[in-house]
Amino acid sequence: MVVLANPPVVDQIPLLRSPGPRDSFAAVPVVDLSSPGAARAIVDACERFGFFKVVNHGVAAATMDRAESEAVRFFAQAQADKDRAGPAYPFGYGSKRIGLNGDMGWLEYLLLAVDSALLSDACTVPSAAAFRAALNEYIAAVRKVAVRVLEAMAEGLGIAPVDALSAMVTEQGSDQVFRVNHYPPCPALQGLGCSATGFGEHTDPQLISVLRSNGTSGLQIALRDGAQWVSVPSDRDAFFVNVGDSLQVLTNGRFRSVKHRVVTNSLKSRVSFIYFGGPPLAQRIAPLPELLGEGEESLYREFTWGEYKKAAYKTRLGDNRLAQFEKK
Ligand code: GA4
Repeated sequence: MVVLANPPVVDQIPLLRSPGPRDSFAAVPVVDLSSPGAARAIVDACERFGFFKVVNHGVAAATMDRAESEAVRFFAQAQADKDRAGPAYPFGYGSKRIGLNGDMGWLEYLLLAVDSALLSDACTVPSAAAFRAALNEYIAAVRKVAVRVLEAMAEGLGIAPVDALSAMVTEQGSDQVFRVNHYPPCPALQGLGCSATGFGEHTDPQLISVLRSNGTSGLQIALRDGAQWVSVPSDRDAFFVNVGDSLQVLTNGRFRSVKHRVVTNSLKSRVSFIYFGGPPLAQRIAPLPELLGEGEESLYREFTWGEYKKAAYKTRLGDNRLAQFEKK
C-alpha cells in the first residue's frame, strides 16, 4: 500500500499503487464452455488460481447490455434519489461503506437478494420496472452459466451425480446474492501513481462468483498467496468466475478461493455485476467424501453455511475468514 496523505475526496479510502502494463495478467485461463474439454480446463484453473474466464457461454450480448445501461441510468440519478434505495443492509443501495465493520471503498452499489432465478420479492430495490426486468433477465442467464460451470466442475472432479455442486445453489432456500457495483472515476489521484481502492482485497465466502463488467479494467487477483497482484484485462463479452471459500472447503483445499480486489480508474467508470452462488443456510460445508483420498482428513472443522455467513459478517473484508475453521 502507498503511504501518502490522502487528498480529501479519498479520505478514509486506502490507496493502492496504480497498475501498469506490466501488471497485466495475460495468462488468465480461458474456458470455452461449449467445448468438450471445458470440465478439465475448469478443474485445472480452479486448482491453479481459483479463477478463470468463460467464453462461448451462450448469454446474449443484448441481455448484458440492457442490464448495464439500466444500471448506468440508476447510478446517474441524484444522490438523494439513490439514497432512497438504501440502506445496503440487509439489501439495497450503499455507498463507500462495505460490510458492517468499517471497510471503505471508492464505489457505490446495490446489494440484492435472489430467490430461485429472480430478484427476491422481499427485495423491493430497485423499484423501476425496466431496471428490475433487465436484472431479472440477466440473473436468470448468469445463474445458468453458474450451474453449467458447477456441473462441469463435478464432471471434472469425477463426482456423481452431475448436479452434486450445482444443486447447492439451485435448491429451495439457496442463499444467492446479486451485486451491482459502480466505481466512479477518481480524477483527484490522476498522475500521482496511486489509485483509490474500489473494493479491498478479500475472498468470497460462497461457492462460486460469476462476474461481468463493462470495458473498464480494475479487477486484480492475487497470485502466490498474495505475494503478487495482477490485473485482469477487462472483457465485456465474457464472464469471470472465482472459487469461493465454501468450494475450497468442499474440495478440501484442492480448489483455491482466490483473493481479489478492485482498483479504481482515474478516468473511466467501471460497472460490474456479480452473482454469488451460496447454499441454503442449513447446508453442511465439509469435503465431499469422493474427494478425500485414502486416510485423508478434512482440513476444516465442520460448519453450516449459516454459521460461516454469520462469522463472515463479523470480520473485516481482508481477514482470512477460513482460518478460524481450519483444524490446527
Ligand atoms: C464479499 C463477497 C460479496 O460481495 C458479499 C460481501 C459482503 C458485503 O459486502 O456485505 C461482505 C464480504 C462479501 C465478506 C466479509 C463481510 C461480508 C463484507 C464483509 C466485510 C456480499 C459477501 O457475501 O461477502
